[in-house]
Amino acid sequence: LPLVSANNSWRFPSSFWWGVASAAYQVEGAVKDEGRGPSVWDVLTHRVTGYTVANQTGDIADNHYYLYKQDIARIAAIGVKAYSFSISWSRVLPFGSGTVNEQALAHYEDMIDTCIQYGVEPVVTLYHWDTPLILQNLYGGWLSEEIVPDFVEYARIVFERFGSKVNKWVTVNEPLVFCNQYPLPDGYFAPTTIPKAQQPYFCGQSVILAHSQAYRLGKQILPANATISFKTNGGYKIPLTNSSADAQAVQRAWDFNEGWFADPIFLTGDYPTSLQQYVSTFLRSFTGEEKQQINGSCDIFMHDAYTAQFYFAPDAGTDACLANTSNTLYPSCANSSYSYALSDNSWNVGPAADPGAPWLHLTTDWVPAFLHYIQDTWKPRGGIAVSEFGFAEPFEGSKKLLADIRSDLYRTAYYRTYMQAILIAISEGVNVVGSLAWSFVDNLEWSSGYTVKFGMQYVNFTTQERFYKASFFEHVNAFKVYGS
Ligand code: GBH
Repeated sequence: LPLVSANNSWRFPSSFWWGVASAAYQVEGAVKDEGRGPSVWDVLTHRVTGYTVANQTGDIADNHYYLYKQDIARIAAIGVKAYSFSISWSRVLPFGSGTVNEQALAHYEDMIDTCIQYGVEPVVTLYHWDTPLILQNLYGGWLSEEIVPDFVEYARIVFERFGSKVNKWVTVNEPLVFCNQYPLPDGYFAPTTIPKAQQPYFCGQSVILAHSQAYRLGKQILPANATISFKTNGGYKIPLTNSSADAQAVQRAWDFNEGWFADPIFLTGDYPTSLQQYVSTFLRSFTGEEKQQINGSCDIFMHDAYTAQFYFAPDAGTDACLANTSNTLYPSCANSSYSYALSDNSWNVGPAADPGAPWLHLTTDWVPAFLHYIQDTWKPRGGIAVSEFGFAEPFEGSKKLLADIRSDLYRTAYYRTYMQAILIAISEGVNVVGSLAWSFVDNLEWSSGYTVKFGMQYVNFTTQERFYKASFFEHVNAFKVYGS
């Protein structure tokens, strides 16, 4: 790749942190052990028929709850500098709030200590979608602002316990995804009177309040150099044509995906104006005090940036939709106010549907523009971290031989070109401070179960053996070639 390698002076700054990522429910297993309370995901996988492919569950997953020492050793052995994992809220607080489970805290403390012993920096996320079940059934989970003090109390317990050992904190992972998972399937959780189409926005409101309060609390009790961040997600949005209609559709897409959370947190303390048209009629507005607390409540812009997509205005136009002020139509109207499609057939795509990951395109060419856009739009004072990026190898599911599975050429190309793209962005003046590759092992890919694999290690789920894939070596090679 001559563009970068021709210029030997291009280097990642020495402060750049390279890491790999996971999330509790996707890797831990041990769901009934050591005092863990149930989360909503235990119900979704066990009771809601067909919610996951073949009703697969996280009961065992990678057994990482017990194998973390060898997993961290393997991360360190291949040369990775940071490990980002999430704490399970319902392990620490089996009843969501109140009684603290000391065994869980001791477990995570040992994980953190193990990372430090191996010279791997722990990056800790408080919430990656596994809401304690009892909070869902008591008051609707994130649908209710009652969750805010419970989340802040959980954050306090974890900050106080691990504050002296962990420097990089993340409050909430990808609210766009779990808020859009509301409404949860009927009949399995306590009923709610909030209209279904409005539920994502109620969730988002609680998330923004909970995050900002946890941030302010953390700033009081954590060491001054600790960073506390919020993790958003979404693809880079390319207008399909240069028409102004498509440009407007792209802007709405930024607003309804990233801007929903990033505008309040980084810019104004409140939602983007296009979003306010939708939510203001059914949500209470933030108070002045809340806006002050929300605005500026993030140190690093952590964005999970996997791919790019083309966006365009829907054929039917948006006027009719926008003119309809019926509450229930508003959010679906929001979603239909832009469309996206894979329209460039030269792009390599993730595994085909069923369930696959057809949303994923090998579009690392667009990463520098993406990073510029984030910096120019939200101006994060602590820089940007690509907090998840990764690729599901097409055809991996049909490979039989271990050697073939480990030759993951698309994922290898993805990591090589992605790291170079970050380097290009840095050389152009974008303050990218770190990256976290998803993921260091194959794991439970939520509703896709174990059929879609993002791991840079193959896992034999019968024996729990791990095997590095080619992509892992290639990813680490970027540090060797361009590290300082
Ligand atoms: C991350 O989400 C998650 O944080 C992580 O837990 C997960 O394992 C990882 O990605 C890999 O998927 O099919 O067109 O409706 C990434 C965000 C949200 C992107 C769902 C794809 C589906 C798009 N993902 N989205 S579509």
